[in-house]
Amino acid sequence: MSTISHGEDRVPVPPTDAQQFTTVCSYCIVGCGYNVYKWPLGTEGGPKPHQNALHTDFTKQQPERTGTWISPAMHNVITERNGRKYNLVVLPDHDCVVNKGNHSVRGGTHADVLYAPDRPTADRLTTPLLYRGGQQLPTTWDDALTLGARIIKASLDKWGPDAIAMKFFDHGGGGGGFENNWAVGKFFFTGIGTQMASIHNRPAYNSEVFASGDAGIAALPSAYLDAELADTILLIGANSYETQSVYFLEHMVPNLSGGTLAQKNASLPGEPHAAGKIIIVDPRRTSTVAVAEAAAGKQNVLHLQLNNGTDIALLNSLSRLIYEQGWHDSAFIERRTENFAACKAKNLAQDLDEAIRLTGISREQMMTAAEWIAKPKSPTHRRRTLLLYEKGLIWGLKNYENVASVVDLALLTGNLGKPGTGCGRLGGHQEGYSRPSYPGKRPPVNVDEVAIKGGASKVFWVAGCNPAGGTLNAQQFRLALARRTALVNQALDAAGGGTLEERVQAVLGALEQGGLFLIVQDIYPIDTARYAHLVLPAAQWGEMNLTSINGERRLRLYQKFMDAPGVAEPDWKIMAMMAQKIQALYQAEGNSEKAARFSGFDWRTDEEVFRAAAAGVKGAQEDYGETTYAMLAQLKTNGVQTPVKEITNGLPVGTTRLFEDAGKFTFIPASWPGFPPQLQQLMSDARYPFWVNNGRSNHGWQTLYDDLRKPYVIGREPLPHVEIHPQDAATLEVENGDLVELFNPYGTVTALVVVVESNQTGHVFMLFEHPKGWANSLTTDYVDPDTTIPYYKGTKAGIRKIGTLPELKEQLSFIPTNRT
Ligand SMILES: Nc1nc2c(c(=O)[nH]1)N[C@H]1C(S)=C(S)[C@@H](COP(=O)(O)OP(=O)(O)OC[C@H]3O[C@@H](n4cnc5c(=O)[nH]c(N)nc54)[C@H](O)[C@@H]3O)O[C@H]1N2
Ligand SMILES: Nc1nc2c(c(=O)[nH]1)N[C@H]1C(S)=C(S)[C@@H](COP(=O)(O)OP(=O)(O)OC[C@H]3O[C@@H](n4cnc5c(=O)[nH]c(N)nc54)[C@H](O)[C@@H]3O)O[C@H]1N2
Ligand code: SF4
Ligand SMILES: [Mo]
Repeated sequence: MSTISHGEDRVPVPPTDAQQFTTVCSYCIVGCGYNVYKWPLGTEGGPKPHQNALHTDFTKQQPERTGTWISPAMHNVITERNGRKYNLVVLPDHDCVVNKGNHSVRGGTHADVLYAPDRPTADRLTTPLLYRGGQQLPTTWDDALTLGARIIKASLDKWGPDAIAMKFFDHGGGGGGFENNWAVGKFFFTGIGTQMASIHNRPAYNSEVFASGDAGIAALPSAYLDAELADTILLIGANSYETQSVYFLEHMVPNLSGGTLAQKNASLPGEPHAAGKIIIVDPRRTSTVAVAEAAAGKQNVLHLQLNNGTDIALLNSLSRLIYEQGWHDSAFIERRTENFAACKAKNLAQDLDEAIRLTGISREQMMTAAEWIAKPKSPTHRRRTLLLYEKGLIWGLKNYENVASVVDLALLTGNLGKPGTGCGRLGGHQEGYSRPSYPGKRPPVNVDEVAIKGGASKVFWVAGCNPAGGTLNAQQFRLALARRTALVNQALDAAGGGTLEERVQAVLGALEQGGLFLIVQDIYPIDTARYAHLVLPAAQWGEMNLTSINGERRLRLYQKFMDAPGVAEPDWKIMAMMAQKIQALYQAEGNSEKAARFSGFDWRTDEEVFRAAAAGVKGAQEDYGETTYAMLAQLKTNGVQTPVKEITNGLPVGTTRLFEDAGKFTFIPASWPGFPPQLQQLMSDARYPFWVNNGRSNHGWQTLYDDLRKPYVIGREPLPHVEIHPQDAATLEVENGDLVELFNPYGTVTALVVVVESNQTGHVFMLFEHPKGWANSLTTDYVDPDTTIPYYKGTKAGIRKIGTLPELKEQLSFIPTNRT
């Protein structure tokens, strides 16, 4: 194992006087708890329990994934701003109820991505960079912000608020949190007042689950405990073993293997209980299916391998079958819902033969699913079903109806607000949303489309995301950025060496001519930053205090344990510095009304922003009321589940699950709308015979911004992979490790072939994001007109063999991960 890190063959043990911090994984929604130990380089503790900060006996072999074994990837040596060097260990916390010491390959390698000037993280952004003569050159905050503030203010004055577009994180965890989100929202909505806002992972400013909101259901209503108590878990469009790993392994798998039976009997007495069953709706046989089968036995796992984009027809058929059997929850429908008649007229009218043809799912499989979801356990006991969905549904054929159809199924069967039930997102990132309200309309503007075509927006500020590869139709987006930002480059080149005023005027002239001024705020020099005029260095997780909630609304404090590199600052601070510059410009010209819009950014600490952000969460699922950092520090990695009801004895009192005794819900009628025009076009063109599904892999996180600096991850996936069925591989004459080109009218991309029987023939699955091949070069520009949410998961392409890069072929493993 020692070779997986940086060749370290021994890891020092934290001494008893090591500084200790608590934090939460920076990555996924699950929010596993971690302990951090920090102590001066050159000292260390001993192997006996009384000699080390873990109070662990290291003379004995420690079991892995329990929070007492420190792997090389959990240790690093960091250098602070004053030049002092420290050992730092980031260790999963066995006392955290979320992960109980467990971790995934992503979270368990956190120490490797801490900034260290002699490690692969040495390329962190350490100073602002400003475009000068064909280069991006280091400069001071004052220089960078002065130019930025002048251009933003001039554009605002000349063209109005929509001249300033933004694409920013809105989530929790690393690169997010309540603090940073509040400052961002205050800047763009209270300060600028722009509608040209978009969220890091999509082209507009919207909810991923408008339909759930319209139904009255918050996105994260249940607790992880509910996955331990459920009779049936329904996963729709989610590969949870790889994407919500520790939720799946520590809370679902124990139920599937019968390990939570005693707990079920104790907390829900007088009711028949058995090991849990699981239904997985996914066009692909994922490793989640394989792991579930291994845990529960094949007879307790139902994989509904539907055709891409046909979820609505499937879910409505299940609702219809349940209703026809009389397994629906009439009492719940009567007391807690309205608009059932509309659902009956639409969802329950789904023609079953049509659904069988569309989805490719047999009537028998549908009936089994209906039974597992809703057939009562006894004359007096309904089944407890937990309905969970993520990107296969959210980024599916039509966002609004997709989500509505699962929400309706949950309401029909009364699976909300009771132990072992619920209907919500599994989640992607952790959450930490708190903002003044968005000034735009619904459906919101497609900001990426405006960036491509040109229009209102003249300045584009991108932070904590990499849309050059991560957004839909990304090739066209990249090409537009290159074209439009070049106009500004040329203007700046022509005004090179000129006064500030001359340069500002030059930029405005270029913006007038269709140019785009691009600001990118990140921790690394990412693809999107290549086009930027201004690159701003952010502090990352661990370099500031931040707060967020996880997928069961568990709020924790992520403590600062080290300095940010160079002059990097937390995102909230960068927003504040820019706001103050703009405020000063308006004050200088006596415009007190405009100056006032940019006031109130004079926070001194992270906690001051946290307290300000409480205003933005009032009444929402994340409402944390009067909670303070000191309270959260006391609650360590277990924190409190929001909404916080009250503060008792100096500590917040939370909510395990939502809607237990309150809440009225609305059925949202939904029927299968057919494929959008862009897809129909591709479907009717023989040059693009393959459906290209896409998504995540266990080992990588998102655009791989951290993984590029973990040699053992990027060594495993040096180029993005594409899963191809053996039969298709034979037709294409490709084998494992061959390089292929995928192409369609939107763009082209290359990938490494993995031959595996995970898809049906004619369907391939590609890793969704990799800087050496963005799957989004192939996605269409289609968005759901009701929500402006893209159909990321569905596009079509042609595939041709390029050849072989022998080194890669020989070094990589192609063992399928989806076999039981
Ligand atoms: N390892 C890892 N974990 C992550 C992330 C990561 O980058 N790496 N990212 C995090 C983030 S931000 C997010 S949003 C989540 C996403 O979490 P998930 O949604 O679980 O992950 P994906 O792989 O994007 O997509 C899930 C599944 O949708 C299926 N799918 C595709 N089309 C359809 C369809 O039409 N219908 C149905 N029912 N299914 C379909 C795909 O085959 C895929 O297996 O993961 C989070 N966790
Ligand atoms: N085809 C297809 N496309 C998709 C999806 C899909 O399933 N299929 N999924 C979509 C989804 S759900 C997601 S979440 C997106 C992911 O796409 P993005 O959101 O674009 O990708 P990330 O890698 O999460 O981007 C995070 C960036 O923030 C930087 N960063 C990290 N910490 C900090 C910080 O503290 N401050 C700042 N300022 N920056 C920081 C990182 O270096 C990185 O560049 O992709 C979306 N696109
Ligand atoms: S499951 Fe998610 S939160 Fe837990 S360690 Fe892995 S990436 Fe981090
Ligand atoms: Mo996401």
